[in-house]
Amino acid sequence: MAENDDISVRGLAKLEDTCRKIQTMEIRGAGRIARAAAGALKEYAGVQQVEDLHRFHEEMGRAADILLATRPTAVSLSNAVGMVMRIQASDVARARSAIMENADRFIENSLRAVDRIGEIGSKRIRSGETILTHCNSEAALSIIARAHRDGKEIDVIATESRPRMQGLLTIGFLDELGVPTELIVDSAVRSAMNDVDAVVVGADVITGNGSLVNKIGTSQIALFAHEARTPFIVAAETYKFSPATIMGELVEIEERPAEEVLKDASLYRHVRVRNPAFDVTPHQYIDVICTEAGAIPPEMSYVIIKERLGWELTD
Ligand code: RI2
Repeated sequence: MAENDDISVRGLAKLEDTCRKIQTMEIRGAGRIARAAAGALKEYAGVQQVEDLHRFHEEMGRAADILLATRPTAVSLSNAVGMVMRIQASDVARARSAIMENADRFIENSLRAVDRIGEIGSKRIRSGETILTHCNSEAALSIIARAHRDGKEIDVIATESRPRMQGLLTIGFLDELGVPTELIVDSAVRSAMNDVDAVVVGADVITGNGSLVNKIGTSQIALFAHEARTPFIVAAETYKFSPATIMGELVEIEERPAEEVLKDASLYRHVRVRNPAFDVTPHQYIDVICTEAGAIPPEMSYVIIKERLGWELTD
């Protein structure tokens, strides 16, 4: 019994380490977070030594809750946890292998979805165009990388994406690929928009009505794009769509530590630093959402939620 508990505690330490990495954004990006959560559940299931099925489910439920508490906005996390934990088994051995198989399948499908989004979304990009992107999205960069690989001559404008400067990850990636890229401060987006042919961004959440929750600053970029009649393209795997929003739930916007914005806010007596990590872009400003299931108008989000995630409105 003591040995069993030790093994279980070891599993917990590893799981908590993954959670810490997600919280501190060492692991970041909605897709990577989802895959890390699936991988952590797989590992946790693998080391559980309990023989009672009910206890196994309790342990796995505990692990899922710990993972879900790391970052409140990304629905990719709760969809990944839900998909991995959706099992039916009559004993612990079968339950364990079902969870491990689900996790492997989720990770594989997620990686395949990013490639497919690149293939589908890149058809919207023509040679000679300048693409603006914000933050660092694997799915958005998959579109840009595919267009470049297909021989299209494109330029990219990347925002810094304060306060965490994910734009530096983006320019590093594009530099490796050999894509000519300009880095701008976030507040230069309006003036840069005159030179932009399309905006391509990722997604943390797509709501039931097709609105987009993404890195703070996305909604003002969308507004400028709308004003300039510049196409605004979203790259989102179908597990970024939020079933809870069709039941009327609002998406919780994560507020991150003030120190990410201002090192020492205590110097000021009357100043409060706000650090919302995401904002909401209304669906009216979105031209197309590129998913692995196709390029869809935002108004089709409900169909994706119903058909790909198995949720629908009920009485
Ligand atoms: P992929 C990121 O969130 C950004 O908002 C990015 O647009 C989104 O996740 C999607 O990224 P954060 O983790 O899943 O940097 O496309 O807060 O990589």
